Amino acid sequence: MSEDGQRKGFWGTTLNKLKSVLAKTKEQVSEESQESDNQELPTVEQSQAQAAPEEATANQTQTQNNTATAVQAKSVRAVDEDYIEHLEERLIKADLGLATVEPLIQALRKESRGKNWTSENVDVFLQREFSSLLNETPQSGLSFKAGTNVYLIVGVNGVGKTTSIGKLAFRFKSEGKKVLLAAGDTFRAAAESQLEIWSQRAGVDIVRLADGADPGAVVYQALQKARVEQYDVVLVDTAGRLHNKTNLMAELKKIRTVVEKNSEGMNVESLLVLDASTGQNGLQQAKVFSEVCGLTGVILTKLDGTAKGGVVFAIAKELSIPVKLIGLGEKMEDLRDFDSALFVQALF
Ligand SMILES: Nc1nc2c(ncn2[C@@H]2O[C@H](COP(=O)(O)OP(=O)(O)OP(=O)(O)O)[C@@H](O)[C@H]2O)c(=O)[nH]1
Ligand SMILES: [Mg+2]
Repeated sequence: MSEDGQRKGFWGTTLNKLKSVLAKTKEQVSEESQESDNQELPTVEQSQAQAAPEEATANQTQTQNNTATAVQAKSVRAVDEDYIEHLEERLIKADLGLATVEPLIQALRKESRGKNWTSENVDVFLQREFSSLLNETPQSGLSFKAGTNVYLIVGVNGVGKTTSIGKLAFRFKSEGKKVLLAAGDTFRAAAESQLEIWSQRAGVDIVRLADGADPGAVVYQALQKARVEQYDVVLVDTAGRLHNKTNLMAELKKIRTVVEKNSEGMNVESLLVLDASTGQNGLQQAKVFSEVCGLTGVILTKLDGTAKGGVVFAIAKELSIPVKLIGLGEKMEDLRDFDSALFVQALF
């Protein structure tokens, strides 16, 4: 298959996967709840139970038509104050956050005033506003340059740091890159073994020292090895929890300093992993990590599951750090580049 064909195929799958993981968010941002519209309509089963067998098919068709009409009626509602208030509520529920929703609703009121807008106009308006929100922060994929590329992966415990490293290792390895993992989470004994399992699965090398070793030493050794043995990629795992938050931040600062001192001529990215299902809380975490680690991007995990994708817009609005990658599941291949246009497309 040509490279172009593969790319199309890949984006095709990505859009479908995104559409399915964003189904809940989509309901919040672009559709009215169907419950009230459908209440008076008989279900297919009710129609069949009441009808003679030969009438059942006709009834079923009729029900489907009724439902189709209801859906159509729903999709072109007039925009009044009720509609706008309800939309505001839904956007907040979709995790866009007040700071993003309030100016958006204000702009909607202003723009729709006196124009007899329907919900279709609102969808077009939202698509445009969502795109420009995301494009306010310069979007860029993961940077990769000739020579060694270091990716420092940080975030609170359980967000998916180690898993994302495994997925990234797999991806770089399948692109033919020479990949090294650095087991910098020496606090939790199981963490290094978990990373070791990922290194075996992806078929890449790992630097790990004895349990409880200084993570700075692990990172130092990994960077030296990468320089001497010309690795293309170093993925640094870090702890998400220490005895307390101050310790964690002090440790990350130290790791960051080791990276800065030993990465001359290397391309360095500092990526914050955020669990999308933690919604607005994630933003607070991001602010703290940003001060310590000088973040260059976000990996937003667990968009599958119970997450509301609206947090992507809140991140763009409030942090001005690009979301670079998204996690759509637990498997090796469930890590995708974040594409803002595709993301907005999947919501409508
Ligand atoms: N559904 C889903 N689960 C994920 C995703 N990413 C990670 N997980 C799961 O989240 C859990 C925690 O992942 P880890 O990679 O261990 O998280 P961590 O940030 O390294 O955690 P600590 O090392 O304890 O700080 C695991 O069960 C992963 O399988 C994702 O994109 N989708
Ligand atoms: Mg971990």
